[in-house]
Amino acid sequence: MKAYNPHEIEPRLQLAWEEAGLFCVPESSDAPKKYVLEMFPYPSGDMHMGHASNYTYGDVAARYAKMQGFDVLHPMGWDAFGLPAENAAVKHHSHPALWTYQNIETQRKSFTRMGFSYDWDRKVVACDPEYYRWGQWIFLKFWERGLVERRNSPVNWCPSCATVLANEQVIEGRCWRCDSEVEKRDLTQWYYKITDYAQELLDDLDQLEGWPERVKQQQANWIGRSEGANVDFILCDPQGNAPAEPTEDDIITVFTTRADTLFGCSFFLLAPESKLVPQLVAGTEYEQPVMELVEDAKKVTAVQRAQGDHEKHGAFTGRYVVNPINGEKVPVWVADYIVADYGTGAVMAVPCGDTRDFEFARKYDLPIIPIILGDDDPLYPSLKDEQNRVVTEVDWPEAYAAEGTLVQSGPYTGMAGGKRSEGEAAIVAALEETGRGKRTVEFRLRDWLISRQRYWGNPIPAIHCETCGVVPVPEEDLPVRLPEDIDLAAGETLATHAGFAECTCPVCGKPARRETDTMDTFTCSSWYYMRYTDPHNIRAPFDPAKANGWMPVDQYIGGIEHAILHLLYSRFFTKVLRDLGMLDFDEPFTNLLCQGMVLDAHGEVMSKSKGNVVSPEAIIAEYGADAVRIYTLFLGPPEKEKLWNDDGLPGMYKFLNRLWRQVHDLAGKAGEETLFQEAPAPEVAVKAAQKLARERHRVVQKVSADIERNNFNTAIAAIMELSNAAGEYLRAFSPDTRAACPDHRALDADVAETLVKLMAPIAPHITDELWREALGREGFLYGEPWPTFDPEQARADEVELAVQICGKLRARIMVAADTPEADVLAAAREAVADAIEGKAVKKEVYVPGRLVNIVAV
Ligand code: ANZ
Ligand code: ZN
Repeated sequence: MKAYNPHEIEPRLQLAWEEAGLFCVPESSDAPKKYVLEMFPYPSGDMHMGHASNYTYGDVAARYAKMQGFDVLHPMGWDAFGLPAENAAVKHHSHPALWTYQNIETQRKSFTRMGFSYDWDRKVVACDPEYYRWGQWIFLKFWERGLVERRNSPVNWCPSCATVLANEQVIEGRCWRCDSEVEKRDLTQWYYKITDYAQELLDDLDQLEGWPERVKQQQANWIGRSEGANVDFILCDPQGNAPAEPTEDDIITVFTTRADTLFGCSFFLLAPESKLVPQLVAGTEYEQPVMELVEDAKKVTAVQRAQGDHEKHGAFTGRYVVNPINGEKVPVWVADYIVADYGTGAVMAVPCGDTRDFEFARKYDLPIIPIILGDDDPLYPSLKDEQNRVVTEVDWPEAYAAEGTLVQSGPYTGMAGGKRSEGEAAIVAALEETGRGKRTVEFRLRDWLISRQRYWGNPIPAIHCETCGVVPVPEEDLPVRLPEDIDLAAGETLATHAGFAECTCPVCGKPARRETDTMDTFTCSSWYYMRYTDPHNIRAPFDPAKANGWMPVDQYIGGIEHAILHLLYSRFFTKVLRDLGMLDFDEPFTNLLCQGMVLDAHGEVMSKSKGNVVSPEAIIAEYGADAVRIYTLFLGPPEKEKLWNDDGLPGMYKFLNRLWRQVHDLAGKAGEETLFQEAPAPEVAVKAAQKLARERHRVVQKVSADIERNNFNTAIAAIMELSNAAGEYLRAFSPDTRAACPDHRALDADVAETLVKLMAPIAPHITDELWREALGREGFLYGEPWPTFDPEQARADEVELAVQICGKLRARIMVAADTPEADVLAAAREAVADAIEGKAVKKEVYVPGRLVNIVAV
């Protein structure tokens, strides 16, 4: 037997797989399909352990599906546009494409060394014009459907990346990429109207049974549906008089989920960015303090405002509005906790019900009117019959936000209050009746800001013409190519590049200017998985028949950090392309596996700056790729965070060596290195053989079920148990004894084949080598049928039962699974004989497979 040498085996087999075109999936076949996909990486250079484990999960799933008889689509590509390439280009005074394509080559080699089963004929690289051309085409289709808009509004600006960001890319007030604090700027930008799909994106989460609950929850929260009402307040003139005949200009609308609290509104708030603010205070004594507040509010981030827990600031505008429910005049303030782009940017403040309003009222000494009380509130008895007394001097430690009964609320007094309560419904109905309010639904989700002021991205195919306005680039002129001669190091941009922007208007033919913003790279990653189904199409992004044939993706695998961003955008793209008639399904990813982070041994995130990145390459160089694969899989359940610790690697390497030797031994090819020691007593030997024969079925059943649930670590543990049983067996029977007996020969062959096949998706190199070299078979295990099992024999032959006395655990016993009840009870009594001695057994309960409970007194 030759020694296990991964460094010789692995490259040789990788080449053989490639030459055989093993992983190229046929265009058509009658086999059922499985589309296994891992999120395509950013070409950042070296592969790290997080990548390695993510792609290993996918590779096991893909290889397993293939052995189950599926046609498997398992592609890979690169999310190749983005800022790091630009930064690298500036640093090295070169071009982003150079850095990008070099890194792609490096990563591709790493993937090959890991033995991943990608169909490289289907590679998609986002910065290839053949690909980004279709991203532009999709943009034009979205535009035709009214899903593209260009508008001016306050947007998130990252000063360090020198570009705007989508809301989803601002994480706790900071840039998702570089962690700088994000500023607000008023800019004209391009948007995809994802809000048109807000309700469907929320509703269809219910279809996603194969998604982790926490991801669906995060998306639901992000979409943030609120049922409530718009309520119109009337603006008084500067003297404080309500207009006799209010016009549209006199109306300020608020969005509230708590119309039931309308009688408790004691002041009115505008967001600092509200266009109304400067108009209200112009030329008055309030102008200066209000405008100062507006200036200061720019420093309060959107997140701080949404959370509302920063120190609140406000300023009185000198103006009043009339509450439509009771005609009360309330003062209008500007407050820095009001968000400009939620609801209407104006709020009816109810300090007794809302914590933020409560704090604000306390700080600026504004009235707090109790209008909703719990029955046990000490104020309740004195207020429940009150109609007109405004209690401004409540001495509450905090706002009363819970549900309760309405008090001091005119005809609604005594009704239940709260979100979607009786009181709320009654008040909204009354407002609708008088035309002062309307039921509405608000979403927290905002339109997706897709324009970026960066070079290395997909150019937005639009043209600005002085006569015709903003017009689309005609389809036949796509792609709008990025110019290659750009000097980023010298500060050149698409906007300053000589030549790029110059064009003629496709409508009127006059000189015009090309749009110089590029698209958010998340637009590239929103449909790449569709392109894989038809990657070379030069007439369309993909042929609908091909996409519908392969999609939806059966198993998608990637990091939890994309829970909202990429996964939400992709769901949106899928729905729009469906509505364009190109897809016949609603959701792109049927099953989603979100892997937890791989942390270093001290629980720290691996990062270049910390210098704690563990590189798979170094470990491959020492132990081979199969050891890296099996070890990453063994670290723990994929969804959990995992601590990387090198200490376990030698153990895994040893296991592979043991497997190598066992399979050779079972095949009669171990020679001197047979595991046989000396024949034990015959009954011991027979037991070892019987156990192995049973284990073989049990383990196949368990490994199949485990891989299907992505429990790779327990699958490996089960294979190790089978290997242990094989070891005991091989130690008990000499190669000669086994060779002389047909029963042994059959068992040997079956177990050898089973071991090799079970391990094939996990450690594809060593198993292919064993398959060909030790077992003398041809071809590769990829596509060999997965081992079957006999459920009868797979049943555990012995089970452990808990023995309780009056519900308290006293002992554990092992019994054969098919032991009759009477014998089980006898065994149980015997196990606790001491404890029940002298007592009367009143009752015995037997729960098969779990416990026996003896009631003895
Ligand atoms: C009166 C009221 C009374 C409110 C009460 C709440 C409690 P969700 O559930 O998140 O949709 N609001 C509306 N627009 C706002 C804005 N642009 N900036 C800050 N706050 C805003 O929240 C809806 C509630 O948030 C609305 O209902 C409004 O305050 C506030 F006891 O109106 B409420
Ligand atoms: Zn024109």
